[in-house]
Amino acid sequence: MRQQDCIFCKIAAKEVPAKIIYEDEHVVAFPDINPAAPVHVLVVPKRHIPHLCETCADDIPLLGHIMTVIPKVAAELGLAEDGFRTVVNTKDNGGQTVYHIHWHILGGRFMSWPPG
Ligand code: IU
Repeated sequence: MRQQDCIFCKIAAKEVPAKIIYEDEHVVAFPDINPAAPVHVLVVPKRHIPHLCETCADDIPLLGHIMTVIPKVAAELGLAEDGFRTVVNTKDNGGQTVYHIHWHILGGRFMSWPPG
């Protein structure tokens, strides 16, 4: 189900252009428009889920699928050998700005810890 006025629903539906680097029945992946690392890609489910706190049992297959898509996309981006960071920001304190759940894949440099 898509939500009107959701930018990631629009990207997934190809109503707003983005350079889709991976797509299957359930997800799309595209470069972040404001990259925070040399490689910064978002993995976004086509189903509109606002954030991690609104997932339910029905989402378990989708969430598991995304966990398999991430390393595949990362490998295609050349990140498999040196590694990468995967981030899911959740609500205000998590720094979430787009309320359609998504996974950041960040790579191409060393990631420090803890995050800011
Ligand atoms: P966040 O975890 O919700 O803060 O991440 C949202 C990301 O979506 C953020 O890094 C934006 O740069 C990125 N983004 C995008 O790639 N394309 C867009 O049209 C919009 C945001 I709006």
